Amino acid sequence: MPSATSLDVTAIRKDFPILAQQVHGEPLIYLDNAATSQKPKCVIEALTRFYQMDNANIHRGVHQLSERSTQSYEAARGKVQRFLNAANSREIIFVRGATEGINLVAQTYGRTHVSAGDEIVISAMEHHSNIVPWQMLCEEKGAVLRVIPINDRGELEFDQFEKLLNHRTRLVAVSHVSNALGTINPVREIVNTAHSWNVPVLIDGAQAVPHMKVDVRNLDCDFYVFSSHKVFGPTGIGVLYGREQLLEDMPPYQGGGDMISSVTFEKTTYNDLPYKFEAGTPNIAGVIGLGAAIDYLDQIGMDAVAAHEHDLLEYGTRALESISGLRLIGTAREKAGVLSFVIDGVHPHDAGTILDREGVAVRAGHHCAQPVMDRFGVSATTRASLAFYNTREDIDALVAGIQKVKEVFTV
Ligand code: C6P
Repeated sequence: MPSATSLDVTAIRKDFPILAQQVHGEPLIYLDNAATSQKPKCVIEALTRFYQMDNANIHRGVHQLSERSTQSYEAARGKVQRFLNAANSREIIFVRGATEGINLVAQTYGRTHVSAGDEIVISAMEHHSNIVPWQMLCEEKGAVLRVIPINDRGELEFDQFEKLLNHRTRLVAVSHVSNALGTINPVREIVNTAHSWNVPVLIDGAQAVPHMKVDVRNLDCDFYVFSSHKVFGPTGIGVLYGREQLLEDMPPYQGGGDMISSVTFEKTTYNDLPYKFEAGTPNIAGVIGLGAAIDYLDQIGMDAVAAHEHDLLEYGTRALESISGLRLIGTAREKAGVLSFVIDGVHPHDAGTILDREGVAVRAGHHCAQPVMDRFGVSATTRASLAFYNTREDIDALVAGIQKVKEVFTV
């Protein structure tokens, strides 16, 4: 049955050439979008056009190509600013991805504001990228990592979060959407509560930005990170949004070209925002490709994306819940994009491999969120993750594939 929402998915799918292929003789059903999403033709063409016509280093040359490439690079920064509704393009820092954005904040803001005995609050559903950088900082400084527990549905225990905050808390770092569970966290309320203690909040938006409209001013968050490759842009590029005053006060992350204003052997003064945090030749093509992806998403509209995916998620949840021996991991009331599950008597990797033979691409494993697996008493799950180009037929193919898995294992 076709989706009940208005998105013209048949037309949209034509924009994604990779989807029109067969694997193992079966039509590709791509349900691994949380790992990385596919790229529309306009993104691929933007990359090709850049390398064919404009390739030059930015902010350095006086020649025509350098001017063109600088102009496209900075135009993309403006697109990201508008996409996130940031107040100023100086607040948009290009990094390699969500991981680098979090490490940047840990190594700059964290190292200057966190001392022995201070506390950093994260949640029990974080991706390793939003655990390990804070653990490293805590080890270095003698600080303490505090963890907000989650309930059996995979929702944050908000009352426990409120109890964790105190005068030693220096930062709260939580995911907007969990990659392993799909839970949408109440980030606006988290920010409000943390701010009542004057504690800044970093939001890991890697799994939110592909699925919903994100407005950093409305969220009132202090830092927000995401990766281009999960929002239909190229790999190797991502964004750190930071509140201007915080970024101004932070020391640089890396030293090198473009992040300086003047250098002598005695003293270096640093460039203005955002360049202070963009040392060395950046991923110019990646930034331009991300700009093209944002143009594409603007055309489709994030509200239409969210509505379509909500329909798919509900359809998929109903379908998977009706399969005997299958347990959904992550049943939060507010969810986006993710159907994570285990099947009695079947290792998730085996399920993933059999699904692949049926043309269905999913991820199996701990999803770089081992504490989540521990919380639910499993070593791994099989995870189907959605994008707006997926259809109810894709979900039907997943369900048929799971039946095949059960046949093979006679469960
Ligand atoms: N999650 C997944 O399959 P990078 O690798 O820097 O682009 O993104 C890291 C990251 C940070 N936070 C969250 C919530 C994430 O989901 C991810 C990446 C992928 O779930 C690859 S492990």
